[in-house]
Amino acid sequence: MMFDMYTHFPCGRVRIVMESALTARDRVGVQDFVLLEKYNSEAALIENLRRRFGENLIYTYIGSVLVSVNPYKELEMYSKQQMERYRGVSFYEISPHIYALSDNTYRAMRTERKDQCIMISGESGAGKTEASKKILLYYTVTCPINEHMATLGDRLLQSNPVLEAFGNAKTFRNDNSSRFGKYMDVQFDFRGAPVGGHILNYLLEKSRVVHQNHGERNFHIFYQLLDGGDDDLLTTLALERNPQSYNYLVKVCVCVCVCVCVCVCGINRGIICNSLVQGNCPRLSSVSDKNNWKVVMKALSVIGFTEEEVQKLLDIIASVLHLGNTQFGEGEEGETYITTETQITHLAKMISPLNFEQAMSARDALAKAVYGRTFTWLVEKINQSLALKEEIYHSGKGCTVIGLLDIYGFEVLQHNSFEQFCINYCNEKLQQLFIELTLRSEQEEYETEGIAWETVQYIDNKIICDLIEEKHKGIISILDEECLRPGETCDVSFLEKLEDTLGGHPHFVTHKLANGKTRRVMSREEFRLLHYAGEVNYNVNGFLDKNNDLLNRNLKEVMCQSDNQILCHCFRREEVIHQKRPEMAATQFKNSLMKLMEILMSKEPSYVRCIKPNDAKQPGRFDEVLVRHQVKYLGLMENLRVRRAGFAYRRCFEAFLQRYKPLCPETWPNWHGRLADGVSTLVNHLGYKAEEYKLGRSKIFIRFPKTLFSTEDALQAKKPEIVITIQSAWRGM
Ligand code: AD9
Ligand code: MG
Repeated sequence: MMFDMYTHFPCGRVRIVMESALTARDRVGVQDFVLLEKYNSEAALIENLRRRFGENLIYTYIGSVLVSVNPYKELEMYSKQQMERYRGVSFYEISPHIYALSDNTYRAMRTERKDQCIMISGESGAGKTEASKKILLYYTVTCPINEHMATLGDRLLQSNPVLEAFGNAKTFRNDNSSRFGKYMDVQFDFRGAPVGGHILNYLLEKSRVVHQNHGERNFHIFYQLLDGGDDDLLTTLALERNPQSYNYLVKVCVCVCVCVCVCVCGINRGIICNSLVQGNCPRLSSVSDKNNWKVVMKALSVIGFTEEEVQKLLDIIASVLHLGNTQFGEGEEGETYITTETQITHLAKMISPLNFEQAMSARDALAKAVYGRTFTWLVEKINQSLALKEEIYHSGKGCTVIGLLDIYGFEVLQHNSFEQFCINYCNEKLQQLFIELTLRSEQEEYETEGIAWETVQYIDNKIICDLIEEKHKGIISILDEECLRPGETCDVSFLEKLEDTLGGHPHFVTHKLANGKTRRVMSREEFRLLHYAGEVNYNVNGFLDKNNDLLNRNLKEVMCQSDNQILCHCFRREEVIHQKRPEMAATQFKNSLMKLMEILMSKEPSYVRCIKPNDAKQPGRFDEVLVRHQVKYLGLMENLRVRRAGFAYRRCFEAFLQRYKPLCPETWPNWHGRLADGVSTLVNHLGYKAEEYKLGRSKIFIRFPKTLFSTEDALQAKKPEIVITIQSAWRGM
């Protein structure tokens, strides 16, 4: 038998591992870092990861945390048979797997009737979205089915291709990068069948609609429509198949450009075609837009979108492309007129007394708003389809929930803007939560329980979160103030304000040195944040506009009058009438993250820590420097130290005594003294050695799982006897 593994047993039920359950290959390296001999050595941890990765063993545990290394190739380990292998089996019985974590979380929810959440973190391209999809698949395949919600599993699964089509895009770091944050609750009935789902979406990177960095793409749906839509559909939408025809997808022109370029290919003399350089990357070798188009169309129908709704949705997608091709000419007095007629037939008229630049930015603001709000509408529609039925909700038997968090990963690009600032801030918050729940709280628990403990030092990123979010002094507050301040404000004045307020902060750097000189390597338009995961330079260009996120009132009005029902739903008349200024984008994001933290804190957490093995997105390549960096900032070593030095299992006295009291004549059938004394009597009787356990103020802490394995073994052996005793007790009454 295999005993020497660390575990926690949320369900309190343990099946003992037979050696034969693990093959020789499964045992390459150690499958739980806690078992590493040199557990204090980062090199040993990385070597263990590398050896296992070489054998396609991409999963390893640190106690109950699952570490996953992106294989960048399809592995045959996600089949239905594999799911069956992991069903109902304790965490450590067979090789580490995302299914083991999924199953364990599910059983913890069932037996303890407590809501759970699985937090998946790691940098962009590390495998978070893939992990979350595998977890969802596991639940939809292995859980029982509620007859009232028989098709819910399909709808849950089909929400992924839809949201990915509209919310994911190719970036420099990941061909299928999530450009929005996603938290999904799966609700289960009292028998453990999925009965509902709900998605919360976070800040979509709308700016991608009008601009992408070189080598990146717009959201997948645009290319899918052009590649996969049939001829009739494209004709109806007045679209051409070639993505190169669309400014928002690819701009093929000779550009003299830094940021805003003036194109000299001149469609007509006197017409200025002003465009940001686009991604110029219409096709992806790793994805088939044509196939995915079919998948998305089918998914929309499974979820319950009507044909009319799909048509309206595609009308909007096409309009965004047409909008991008709308060109402006400049009149003699600086007024703007629209020069491209084809587009006009597809767009509401938007001629207004704006100068050229204002007209361009109004056009782009409209495209972003239309796309962003349509995305929110999509999520709402999906939520309606997944909503828990009233009769189940009111059945009085209660539902429990598993939440899945898959959010955009930490990213450093060549040019980092407002979006990267928000994405990286979000990752700081998640790291803070991880620290809070795994490192700090674990250590604090030992302290509260009066257990002798040598504190493990860890990097606390609270200081960076404060730098960003603190009231009045934080970057977001300063940005808001600058957006609201009357008079001439601009991105550079925002940067100056930052320098005045935050200069000297250990995690904030600009080109200005303390001695008044300038740091040459930094541009005057940048500030640098020393994030927990590395340094990032942010260019302030566009920060104010993106934070303001304003849309011209006339354009809103036009949208309200649209005969496209989706647009009417997205642009409400009240918004135009009341004109109340909504919160700024960064503050909205900050508030939604605060709420997310509350949601996560209210649940029992599990963690998947994803690691990206190389930057080339290639299978079989393990770049040690890159991995070491992630191991460092993910805090895996600290996590391991706390786990290793700590106790694998803990239970409050009452629960422990209740479960194991049959094993000791003095505690069985009832113990009438103090609970702590009862536990003490019980473990003495069981022969626990002093180094194997500690009694805290309200809990027993057991250091090694093998101690508990044997106790559980003894209980299982005794069970028939207990049943007989209980039966005779009944008969005697
Ligand atoms: V981002 O923060 O959204 O930019 P993710 O979500 O962390 O990022 P994602 O899950 O999209 O990364 O994974 C990136 C790519 O790696 C996928 O498109 C797959 O090609 C590849 N991948 C990730 N995990 C696996 C896996 N378990 N098996 C096979 C994988 N391929
Ligand atoms: Mg993702």
